[in-house]
Amino acid sequence: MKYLSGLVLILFSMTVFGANYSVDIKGMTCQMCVKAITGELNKTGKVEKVIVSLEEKKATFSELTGKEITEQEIKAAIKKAGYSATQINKVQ
Ligand SMILES: [Cu+2]
Repeated sequence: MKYLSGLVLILFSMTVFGANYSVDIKGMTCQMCVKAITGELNKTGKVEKVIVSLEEKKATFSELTGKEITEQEIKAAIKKAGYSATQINKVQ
C-alpha cells in the first residue's frame, strides 16, 4: 500500500510538472528556421519555454502543466516546419 501511494505520487508529479525535452534537429540554417520550429512547437499547445538554438541545432522545451506530448507529435511539429528531429531526449 505504501509502495502504491508512492508510485501514485510519482506519476502525479510527472503529470503536473511535465517533462523537459531536448531535441536534435537536422536542416536548420538561419534565424527563420529557428522561428519556424519555435512556432510549430508552440502551436501544439502542449509545450512551453521553447528555446531553439541554431548553434546547437537543438530545441528545448517543457510540457505544459497537465499536458502530454508524444514523440510522434514532436516529430510531426518539426517536420511541419520543414526540418527533421534526429533525436528526442527526455530530461526529467
Ligand atoms: Cu533558415
